[in-house]
Amino acid sequence: MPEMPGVPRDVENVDMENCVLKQKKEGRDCMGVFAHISKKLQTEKLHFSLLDPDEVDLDTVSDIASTIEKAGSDAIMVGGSSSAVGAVNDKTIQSIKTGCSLPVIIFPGGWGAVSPYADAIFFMSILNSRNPYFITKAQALGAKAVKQFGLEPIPMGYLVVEPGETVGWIAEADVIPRKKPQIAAAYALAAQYMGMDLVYLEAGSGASSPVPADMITMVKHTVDIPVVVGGGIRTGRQAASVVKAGADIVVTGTVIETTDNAKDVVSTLVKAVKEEL
Ligand code: 1GP
Repeated sequence: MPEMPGVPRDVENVDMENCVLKQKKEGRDCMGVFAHISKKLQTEKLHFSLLDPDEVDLDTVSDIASTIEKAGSDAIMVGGSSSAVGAVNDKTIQSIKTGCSLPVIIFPGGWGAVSPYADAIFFMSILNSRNPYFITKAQALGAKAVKQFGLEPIPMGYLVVEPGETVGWIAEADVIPRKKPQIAAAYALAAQYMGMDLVYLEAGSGASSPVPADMITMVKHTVDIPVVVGGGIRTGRQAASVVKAGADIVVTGTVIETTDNAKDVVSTLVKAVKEEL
């Protein structure tokens, strides 16, 4: 049988210090990331901060991660639609881990984003893509590395909602029209029935407005799995509306990457998500 593709680097060449595989071998891993998330969701809504290796400065990302943790965010997602792969991705994740103890979850733009230094990976399928590469093939290419690196895969159905922004274009998605919440609900239920642990409603990074409230509500009422919502959420008021509509986990990226005051921005978003505003 020919060698399967899909391992972006030789696992023997990985710098093992602090990588997740070493921790597992030493029995240092405690509760898994999804178990941790699920436990927290029993009592509160969660805020995840997204950092794109293409958009953050390696010299400051450790400080940003520390600020994010102190501001009360629940996890850091690392990824982006473009070139967040290989060494840039690894170094960004390692720097983040020196700055905070939050779970670091890869939010892959492709199979090359698999890194041994994160705690988990959203093992996601873009269910409304027209291209099977984004539904199952990239996942097949990345699966072996996820296993070799000892990363925790968190199966997730990912749905791109209008306007979809860059990810909608790259992933060749049939973006879900904003006025058709029933389509999002149908896909979300399919995600649940296919065994996914989470469903993510994505308006696209930098979208002019978040996923519509009635769409979030219909999805929340349709599925039993946690609903993640991201794209275009910039203010506490928007984050609070998204939670009120039914989101369990709120993701913000651009607003954190572009502010001079991450502390205040993340604190406000977290307070809004935790319904403390
Ligand atoms: C993008 O949902 C995330 O994948 C975050 O979007 O950058 O607009 O916050 P923003």
